[in-house]
Amino acid sequence: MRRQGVSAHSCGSDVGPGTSVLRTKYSQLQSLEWGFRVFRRFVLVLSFIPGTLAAQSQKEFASRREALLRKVGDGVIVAFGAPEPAQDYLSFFQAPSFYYLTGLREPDAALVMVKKSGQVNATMFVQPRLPAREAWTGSRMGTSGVETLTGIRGRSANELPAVLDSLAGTGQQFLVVGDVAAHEAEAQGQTAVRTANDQLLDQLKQKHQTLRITPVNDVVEQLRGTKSPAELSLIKQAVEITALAQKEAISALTDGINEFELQALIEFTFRRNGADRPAFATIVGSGPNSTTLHYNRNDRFIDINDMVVMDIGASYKGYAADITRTVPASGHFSTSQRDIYQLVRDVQAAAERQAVPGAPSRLMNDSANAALASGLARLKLIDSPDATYDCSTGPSPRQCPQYRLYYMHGLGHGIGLEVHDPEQYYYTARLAPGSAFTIEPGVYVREHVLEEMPDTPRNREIAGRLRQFVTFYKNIGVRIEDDYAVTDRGVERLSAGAPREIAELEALMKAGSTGPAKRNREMVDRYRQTP
Ligand SMILES: [Mn+2]
Repeated sequence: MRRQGVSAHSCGSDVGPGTSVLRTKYSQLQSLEWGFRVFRRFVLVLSFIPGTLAAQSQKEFASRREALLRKVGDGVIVAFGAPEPAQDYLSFFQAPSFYYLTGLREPDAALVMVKKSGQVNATMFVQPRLPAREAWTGSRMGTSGVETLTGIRGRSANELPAVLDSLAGTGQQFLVVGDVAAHEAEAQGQTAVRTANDQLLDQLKQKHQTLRITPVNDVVEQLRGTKSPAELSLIKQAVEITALAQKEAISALTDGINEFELQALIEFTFRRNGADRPAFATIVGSGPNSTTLHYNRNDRFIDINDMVVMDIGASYKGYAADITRTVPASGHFSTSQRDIYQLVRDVQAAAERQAVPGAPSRLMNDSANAALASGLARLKLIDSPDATYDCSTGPSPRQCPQYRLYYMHGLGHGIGLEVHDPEQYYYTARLAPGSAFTIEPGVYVREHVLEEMPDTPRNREIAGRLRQFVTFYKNIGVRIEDDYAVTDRGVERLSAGAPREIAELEALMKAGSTGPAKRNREMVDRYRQTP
């Protein structure tokens, strides 16, 4: 997954790079005031991103290419689409940045833009129309089809190598958007496996030894960090379908069923309502599995005493949602389950109060960490909010916060074409209109968490004090994750359709399920109406 991914299912470190500065510009008072303002927005502004839409227009894709061209110097900009899957019969999914620049969903395509003294000459390379091949692959739009789609001159993808070879001979630098892991790694003095795109560029470089090749993926990623209204609307639809799947799964949860039965119901609900696929591997983790961040075997029979974490997300027309709900298999929160759940819910609320347009994104993280540490101290799972443990051995061991034993991932991440999408606050350290992101605190009480600490005299003392409380809360993992979008009207919680308060969840489970929901005509029609 993305390097900037910070959620539970990729396990990163923080709210994202570039968020550590600027905090001091804002007094505590100001942030409280913002907190109040966002609170009002959450209450009053229920929905202002339209459900149906206005797809991304040809003009919108063109403006993204123009934005890229403005940010790079003269040269040959080459954007590679994803290749036809090497193994037969696997589904094809377009490379996100290529889709972002072109709107094209066919394999083996490329965009070449030659920028020279203010002039730009663009060409789209696509698979040609070949009836004998289309009998196997399905129809292709061909060169005239791609001209209609993009407004750019089309050529056969078969001609791409020769065209690149000739451009490499002109002495212009190559600025590349694509799967160029090795070229990016080499720029940082590292090594990586050479992808198909790397190999093609290697061949050019062998023939044209002075050719300069610069990956510019980061430039496109930064553009992707600010979502357009059309993109926010697609994200919202992905989130609504995911919320529906959460409700279905929560209603259907009973002890004795297997995790895979819930997974099946969730993914059925996705596809039934027009989602392309799960945006990432569905996580249904019960009991001890609720404390495993990347769990996705989903094959355990659920016990009545289990908590069940469901971290799921539909991809809708290429845009990802990401919602986590956690519920007790019994349908009723026990004291220990309630303690941990309410703590995590309060932490999420603390972060939400800082989710304000213009405010430093760092404040969400700081508030969440503070609330989490004080909550864990209250439950005696840590010695005190700022207590530490030895996280290395030796004469003067490094100190790590005790709360990190139970909360190992970051607070959230951007969502968009990828479930861990670039988000503008990674670059600007601030939320602003066009932001789309998650807030997903968690607490995971692994049975052997105290044995994860290095064996030092001090850690043995800490373990002695905490053990009985870890035993009381063991195998309870709780994560609550919601999705948010920012427009010039404020912050909207897109995942409000999935209940998250204890009373709401208990009511939903009490009502139970009478089988998968019937056809949702409104959602299917919405799919029909959004190109
Ligand atoms: Mn997430």
